Amino acid sequence: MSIVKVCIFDLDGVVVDTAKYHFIAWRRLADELGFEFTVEDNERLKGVSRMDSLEILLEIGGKTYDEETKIELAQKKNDWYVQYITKMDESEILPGVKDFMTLLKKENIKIALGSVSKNAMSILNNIHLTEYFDSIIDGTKVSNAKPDPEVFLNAAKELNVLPQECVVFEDAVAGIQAAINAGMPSVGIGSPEILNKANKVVPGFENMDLSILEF
Ligand code: B16
Ligand code: MG
Repeated sequence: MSIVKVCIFDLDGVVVDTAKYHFIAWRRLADELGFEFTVEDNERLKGVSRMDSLEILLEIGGKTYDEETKIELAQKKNDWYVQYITKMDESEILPGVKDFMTLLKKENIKIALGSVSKNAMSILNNIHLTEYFDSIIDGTKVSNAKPDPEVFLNAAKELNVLPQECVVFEDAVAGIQAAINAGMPSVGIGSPEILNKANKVVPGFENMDLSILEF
């Protein structure tokens, strides 16, 4: 018998592949600033807040700017990113996600969002998935980005469950570390080499059943 009461889903790279839009927007900024930014570099930005992502990007490019310029650069990247995500619709929900959420609902397992993105609500609305969530914790509600556990602990608190009664689904190294810091088991979505600290790693949600919640 599973003791899992809540499944917490990261958004970018788990429910939808917005990681690719973040990448395109950051690469465009790097391009403008005159340096190369690769897919491998992008791994370091997954799950990391917007301003922390910018710091990593500038470190990769060997650039330094004052605070005011950094805010402008982050804003510029976000404007491009928002242009991409406003075009999103239901077809961008990753395969198997909705079926798995429906299965959870049948079993009375609650569903939470644990994302540090400030754009999470508009993405959920665009893909018509908002009503699936019993709790939505996003970048507008937390002050500490992953690997800080705040985002996941807030979801557990809002739904009145203990951390060990939650399971986190995450595609980012920082997100898996945040789950560990929260005392929650995690399922990595992606590559086992990259997500080697997760309790389990699967390529995606297709054909997923409740046995994934047994640890
Ligand atoms: P925004 P998640 C994270 O979302 C992304 O993985 C990360 O790449 C991004 O920098 C961060 O959100 C902030 O996003 O700029 O939209 O506020 O993976 O926690 O759902
Ligand atoms: Mg993610």
